[in-house]
Amino acid sequence: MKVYEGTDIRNVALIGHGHSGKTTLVAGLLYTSGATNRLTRVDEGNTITDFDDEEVQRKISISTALAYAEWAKKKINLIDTPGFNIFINDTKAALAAADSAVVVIDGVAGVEVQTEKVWSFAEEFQLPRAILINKLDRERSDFNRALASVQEFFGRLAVPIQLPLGAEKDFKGVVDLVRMKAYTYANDGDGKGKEGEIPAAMADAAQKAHEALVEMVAEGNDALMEEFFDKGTLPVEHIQEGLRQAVADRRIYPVLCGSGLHNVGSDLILNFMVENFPAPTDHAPLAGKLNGQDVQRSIKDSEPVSAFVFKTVADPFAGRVTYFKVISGIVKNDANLVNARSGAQERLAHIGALAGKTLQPVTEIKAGDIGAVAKLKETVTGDTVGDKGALISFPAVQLPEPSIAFAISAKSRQDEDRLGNAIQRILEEDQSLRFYRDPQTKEFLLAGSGQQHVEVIVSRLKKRYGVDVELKAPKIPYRETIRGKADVQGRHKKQTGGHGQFGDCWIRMEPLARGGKFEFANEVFGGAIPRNFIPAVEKGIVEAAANGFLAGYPVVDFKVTVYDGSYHDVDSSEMAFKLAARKAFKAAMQQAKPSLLEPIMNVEVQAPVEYAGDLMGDLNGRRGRIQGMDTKGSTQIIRAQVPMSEMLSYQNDLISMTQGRASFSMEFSHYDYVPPLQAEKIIAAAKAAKTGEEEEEE
Ligand SMILES: Nc1nc2c(ncn2[C@@H]2O[C@H](COP(=O)(O)OP(=O)(O)OP(=O)(O)O)[C@@H](O)[C@H]2O)c(=O)[nH]1
Ligand SMILES: [Mg+2]
Repeated sequence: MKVYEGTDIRNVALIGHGHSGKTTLVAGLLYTSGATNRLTRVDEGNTITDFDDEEVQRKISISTALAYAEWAKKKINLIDTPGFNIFINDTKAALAAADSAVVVIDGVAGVEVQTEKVWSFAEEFQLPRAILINKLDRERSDFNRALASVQEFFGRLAVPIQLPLGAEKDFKGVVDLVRMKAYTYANDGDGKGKEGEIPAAMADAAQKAHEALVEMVAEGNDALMEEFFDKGTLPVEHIQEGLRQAVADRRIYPVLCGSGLHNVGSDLILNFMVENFPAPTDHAPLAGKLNGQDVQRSIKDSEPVSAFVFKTVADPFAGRVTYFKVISGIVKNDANLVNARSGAQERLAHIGALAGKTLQPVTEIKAGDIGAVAKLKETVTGDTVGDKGALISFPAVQLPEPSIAFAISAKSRQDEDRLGNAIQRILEEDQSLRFYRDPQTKEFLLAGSGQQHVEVIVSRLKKRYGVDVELKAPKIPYRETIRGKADVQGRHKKQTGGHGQFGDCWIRMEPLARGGKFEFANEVFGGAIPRNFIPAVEKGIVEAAANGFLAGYPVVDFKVTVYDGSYHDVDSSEMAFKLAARKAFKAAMQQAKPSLLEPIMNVEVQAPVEYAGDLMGDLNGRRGRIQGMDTKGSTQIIRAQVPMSEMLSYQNDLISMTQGRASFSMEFSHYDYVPPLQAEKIIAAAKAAKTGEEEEEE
């Protein structure tokens, strides 16, 4: 395909709540621009940007995908991002490549939980943005109500530059408030509107909205303000120029309207992107590091080459595909570039422009444009590759840690052999996934942003790599501790033939504050236990504590003082004192009121206000303690502390309680006592498991 100048590029991310219609809109824009020869549909599983098997099957975007539209001699790179909360990290990572964003809003629901989330991402990246009130063909959709919710959340800078013509099933066009013209569209047509006059019935509303827009455009621009005061209005060219500037400066977030599904308004959206969104080359120089120094790099072809990797895809056939944005210089096909992190040489053979899963070969990619290449050796997401002589690196996007973990085990020996390699490749493309072994429970854990996220990975392991694994809820890392004190003797004596074994110690045990772990003190006087055996006593206690007393969980937050004992010149040994200490530990635990501890999580739930009562009742039922509540518009935020064991199925329960309209996050807070009723069950389960194990061993 053709090579575009940076000034002729637009890198636009489509962001929004799950299901708001981003992928469908991209399909409409691609068709309108002629990139595809028909209107593809999410529900038919044939869109360019939801190409992954899991996406087709689940009808949601799981991972960011790119495609481009050529429109008015410009190349618009459309960055289609996921909107569901558990896949939203990928959206954030992809915004590193965007220069602007369209925030897509469901015309029925208005602003939703993830709309706010992606808005905050766009703020972080300081992206100029527009807001599209979409799905206006839907029953009960309402442009004015959706606009009111947008303005409630994002303020008065959200100004309509379009109004809908007709509503719900009669939604058939758009009034352009800049040019003051009406555009009507054939249902499921080519997305190209027929220009006409504004219908008389709408003339007043359109005029009022036009004046409000012109005033906003003039505000913050002295020359335009003066002209506006003089004439009471502005010529179209001046409105256009003022709007472009205001969008770039983030003084205005223009509100557009449309229906991706029926391809209403698509040509105007493309026009808007070309006319009002900045080119990458308009961006201020980018900050990076060169030899440990802070430096800036202009987005220019004439600078040394640097390309930032914002995404990696593990394709089972093509291998690793690396998505990059050229920050400076020109990336030529077959270029040899260097990874700024590792110093490794990478050859960029067969670079291309991204059209979904397809790479369309190009001879070079200029500063500001986005491209991809297969088979780089060791470059990963967040890396910068560039010219050897001027190796700048740009900061990687920081993502939150996973909120949920599952124990994962291979179904067969063969699966086990292949699991490591397959997981490794999946980890490369998904930065919000973690795979590790729990040092305590010895289980392999797969951690992600939610249950569905981990399930997608399991399905991918099977379909892409033929590896069958099973998921189980992870074992809860319970702890044991004591609430009382003990003062006991531990004595080990054995006479077997010649040499005997003898160790004897007296210890005191007492609780420490939560988080105090373990302390050991030696108060033995007069050599009742020889000095060289004291470490063996400590070791015996530590080993016994690691194996638990009540249910096999490590004992924590206690102190042991050894203060007396006795020994035998010949029969005493380190081993004998270790065994004596173990006996002492067990006897002490019996006296010291042993108790179980469980991890307590900080949980934050966001949901539409109407669910607040149900959600609080549910959290109470999970032994949760409500810590605080906040309302933000129609969203309720509930903060609570809840035992981890009660949260294992929360993701699914929350979805069914709220029709998927809520999200939550959680992190570890502290350990607290398990109430007696639950403790009994845990101890019984541990005993049963132990008996099972012993039988197996026999
Ligand atoms: N009536 C109507 N339905 C639409 C419109 N746009 C999308 N849909 C439907 O809404 C559902 C979700 O559309 P998607 O395009 O997958 O939404 P998305 O924002 O990409 O969703 P995620 O990628 O999962 O965040 C699909 O069933 C679409 O057919 C629209 O303009 N009108
Ligand atoms: Mg999508």
